[in-house]
Amino acid sequence: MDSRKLIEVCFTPGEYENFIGDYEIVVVIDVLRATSAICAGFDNGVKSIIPVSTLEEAREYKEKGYLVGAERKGEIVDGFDFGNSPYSFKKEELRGEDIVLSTTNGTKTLNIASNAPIVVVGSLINLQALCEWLEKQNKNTLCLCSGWQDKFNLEDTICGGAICDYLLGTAKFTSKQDSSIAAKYLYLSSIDNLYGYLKASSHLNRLKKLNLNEDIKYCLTPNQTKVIPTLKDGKLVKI
Ligand code: 3SL
Repeated sequence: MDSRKLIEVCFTPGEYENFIGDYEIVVVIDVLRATSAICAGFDNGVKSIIPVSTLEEAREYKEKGYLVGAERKGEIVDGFDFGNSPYSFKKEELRGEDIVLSTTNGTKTLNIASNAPIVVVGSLINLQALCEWLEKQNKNTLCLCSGWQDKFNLEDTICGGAICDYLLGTAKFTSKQDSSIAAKYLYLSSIDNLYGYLKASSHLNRLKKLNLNEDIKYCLTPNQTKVIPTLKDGKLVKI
């Protein structure tokens, strides 16, 4: 009998329903920029982050006095305290705070995955720590890529592929889905020049047009933190 656990990649939130039920851990990935910003926040000492899908929910929290970040199509939404730049999450005023975040894709994906037994946040900036933690858990694991408005994107897939590559290398895990095999090979072909590989990618160019080059660099620099945020009762907290 094969006792190995599954490590698979789901390319978009829209495909997630085809995977539901088989995985004890779902890793939500939005490299540019939501899950990188969330990890940066916890690394800075943020107490919790409530991910909300809609701006209406975000406004309700703002009226209650929370610090609230909101981003749509890469830009800060008027009337909120900050957007989705990892540098905003590194500000001292956020330390020890319970904050709220709504983004175009990442926070929606977190809410879509919220019924899974364990939901954790993955990015390149916490990659190594997350891979080691997943290996220790030894559970069927799904990397759920946020993509862009339910479309495939390269950077989230590459991050999922990196997690597959690490866990498959332990020999305790196996992948059966072609999406996971593809993600792993995309990761392996991008590893030596991630920035160059992503040069033509859609969201990187969207962010470049908004002059967010520093954010891009930050989000594509692996292993800057060991934090692993997890969803508990609708709030992200540090494991
Ligand atoms: O879609 C999201 O959740 C964001 O990460 C998009 S952006 O990078 O802030 O534009």
